[in-house]
Parts: sequence; structure tokens; C-alpha cells
Amino acid sequence: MSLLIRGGEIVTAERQFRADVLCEGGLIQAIGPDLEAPTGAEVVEAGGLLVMPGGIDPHTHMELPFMGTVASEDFFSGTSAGAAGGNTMIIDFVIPSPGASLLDAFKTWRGWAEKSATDYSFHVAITGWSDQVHEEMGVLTRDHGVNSFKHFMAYKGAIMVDDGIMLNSFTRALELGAICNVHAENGEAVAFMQKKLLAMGITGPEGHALSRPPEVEGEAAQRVIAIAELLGAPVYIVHVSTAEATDAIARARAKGLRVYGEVLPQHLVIDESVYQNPDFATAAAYVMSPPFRPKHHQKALWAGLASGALQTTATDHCCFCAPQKAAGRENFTLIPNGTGGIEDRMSILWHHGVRAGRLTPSEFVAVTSTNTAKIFNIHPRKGAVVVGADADLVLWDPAASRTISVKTHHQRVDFNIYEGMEVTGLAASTISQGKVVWHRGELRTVRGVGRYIDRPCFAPVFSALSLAAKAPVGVVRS
Ligand code: URQ
Ligand code: ZN
Ligand code: ZN
Repeated sequence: MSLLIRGGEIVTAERQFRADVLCEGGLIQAIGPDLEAPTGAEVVEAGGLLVMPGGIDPHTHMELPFMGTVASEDFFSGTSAGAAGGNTMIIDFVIPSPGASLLDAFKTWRGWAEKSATDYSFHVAITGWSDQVHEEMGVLTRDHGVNSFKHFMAYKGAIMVDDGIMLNSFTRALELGAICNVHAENGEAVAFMQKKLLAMGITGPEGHALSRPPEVEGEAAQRVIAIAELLGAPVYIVHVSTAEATDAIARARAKGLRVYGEVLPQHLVIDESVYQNPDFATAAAYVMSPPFRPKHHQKALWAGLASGALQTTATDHCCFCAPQKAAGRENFTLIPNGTGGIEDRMSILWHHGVRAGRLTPSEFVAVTSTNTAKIFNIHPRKGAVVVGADADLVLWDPAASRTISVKTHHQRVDFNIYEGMEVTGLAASTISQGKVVWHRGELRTVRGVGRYIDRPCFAPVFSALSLAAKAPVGVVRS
């Protein structure tokens, strides 16, 4: 069945123009003015709306087993909530227990994700190092469409990796033409500060932010950039939350290093004052890592987005309900870390970005979809409005407003970090694989129709160039 999107204004990362879009067989078949509707076609009137590539969220954790519990959002409810917010793809994370097989974990997560309503892919976390990990990284890139490996520099005693593991893993990823993502916080410093704060009798959620101040992220960002530079490897730093890390990335990029930065909308509009809330459940609902920061960091993050130092936005959608967060009632280090937001990312960025004059509509498309597609090597299949691309689109109403609330959101979590915020700019309709999955407030997602999206590794010449550029030259002795 074909779908004609008529009368809209197309906005891509490059330009804005008036045209209709014809979708058939899950692909964009034609783009142009006044297209004919084929017999039997579904027609969606898009007059006054912006037709953009569907949002891609490169950082989610649906049904993640973490800190003794499991995230409350699953792959069906989470991708459905994402569709309500204009998203058509997520890149989630396979996180093997230290020492466990990457391949076994990959298959487990693939099973969980079968229920997805829209397309998805996986970064695979490296949580230890062995010949088997080295081998399995090759199998995942060669046979399973994985081109990105995640490293947590935080969470000591759980999934944290040290510099030695990152040196080995980054070298292997470069050899394979894969990119490395990093959660950049100094995990040793966090553990030290946690112990110190608890000993001082600070046990509430405010201790979470005190235990991981901005310098803990700044140091880790600089360290991982130095490791990447040593090896000539690209690196993607997730959920950048501080001026320090943004500056480190900007300096690296100015030197010509291939360093990417991701920012979450929640770090752009929420500050550390949330941890002062006397109500434990409310303050604990904002416990995520990295934590919310003093307000001045938001200015640096917005500047990072506008200047291109930061290229993508994500949500780190990792939901835990109040009874789960209550595990840390007497000890903040036991509060499961994570917040939601997949449904609100694009509205927050439109309202506080485009309407506030910080981002153009095309820059909005770049940071919510196209840049992620390019960095993770699925453009122009994804993140583009071109003939032959997947028919993943959002019909964006730049003038419609809504008040964000747990009472009306589609996320499976009992709290909304943006509660009460009024935003202008929302998804009027979302189209996934050429089918309307969200229309004027009505979710039409179907469980299990989402597909796993292979992400090819980068051309060997790319990694060879980096290796050649950095190959150590031995002393030639006659
Ligand atoms: O660190 C992450 O990205 C995962 C474990 C989600 N939790 C969080 O607090 N960001
Ligand atoms: Zn993280
Ligand atoms: Zn995360």
C-alpha cells in the first residue's frame, strides 16, 4: 500500500523546500511538487507541517538489567513512546556482564528487541578483555552488522573498564573499521567520592551529584581523547554534560582528531537544583549519570551544539520507577541510575533550540537524525529524505504546543523529568517503514514490526589511513 504525504515543506540537514513524498514498499519512491496519488494510496495532508527524517536516538537502554533491577521500559513500549515523539529508530546497547560472551549477550538482546515497533540497532559494550573478546568483536562486525563498541569509564566494580582495556579494544575496533563510544567519567574518583560522602553521613540523592562533579567528566574526556589520539582511532563521547568535556572535544576537533560528542536534552534544560528537592522520590527520579549540573554548563552545551563541537542528541532513555529508585533510600549509591525522555527529546530541542534561535530547522534535523546516521554509517538509508531511503519520516508541527506530563506520556515510567514543561513543536504524524505509526495523538504501532538494522563497518582504507598515520617508526640499524 502506498502513502502520499501531500503539501508539506521538506526539511533536511541541508535545505528546506516544498514537495510531496510518495512512499511504497517501506521506501521513499518519489519526491516532488503535486505528486499523483496512486490508486488506493493513503494520503496524509501535510499542509503547514515540516516533513523531516524520523528522529534517531543513538542512546537508549530498553529493559536494561542494571544495579540489581531491570529498566521498566521495554523495546515495544519504548519504541512506541519514541514514535509518539517523532522517532523512527533507536540504537540501544548490548552490555555483557564482565567476562561473559559478547555474542551470547548480543543474541539475548536481539531476542528482547524482537518486540520493537520501529527499527533498532545495537552498540556492544566491552566490559572486559580477553582473546575471546578480541575474536568476538570480529564476528560481530563481520556477521552481525555491529560497527560500534561502548566503553564505560565509570561504574567501578561493575562494567567499568580501565585504560588498558580501552587501548586493546580501540586498537581492535580500528582494525575492524568500527567506532568506539565512551561513557566518560573517572570511575575511580566517583567510587572514592561515594565512600567519602557516605562516611560524612551524606546518603541522599544530593550525594549522587556531589560524588561525580564536572571535573570527573572533564578528566575522563581528556584521557579518552588522548588514548584515541595515541592510536589514531575515532571516538564518540556519549552524554556530554559539562563545559570541560565540551571544550576538550572542541580542542580535539580543532586539531583534526575524529572525536564526536553527544548531548542529552535533559542536560540542556535541567540543572542540579533538582537534587535539593526534599522529597526523596522526586530527587531520586533525577539520579542519572552524569548527573545534572550547575546551570552554566547548559550554555556551554548549547554552544557546543551550535558550533558543531557536539554533533548528536540522544536521551539515554533508561527508566526506573519509584519503587526501584527506593532501593537507594538510605544510600544514594544504590539508586538505579537512569532517566527517561525518548518521547520528549525532539520537542525539547525544537522549543529550546529552534524557537529560541539556537538552532535552525536544518540543524535540528542534523542533530536529531542525520548526523547520527552518518556517524554510525547508515546514511542515507536513514536520516535522509531522498528517493530510495527508508520511509522513516516525521511530520512536524512547529506551531502546536503541549504540556509534558507523566499523566499523558506514553513512556512506561511513573515520572517525567520534564513534568509541567510547556513545549511548542511536536510530531503531528510519524511514519515508520512507510506506515503511519503515530497520527494526531493516536499511537498505531505494531509489536514486533521493527527491524534490526545492520551498520556496516567503515571502509578499511579509513582505518588503514589512521594506522599508517600513527604507525610507530622503529630505528633502522644497519
Ligand atoms: O550510564 C548509562 O548510560 C546507563 C547505565 C544509563 N544510566 C545512566 O544513569 N545514564
Ligand atoms: Zn552512560
Ligand atoms: Zn546510557
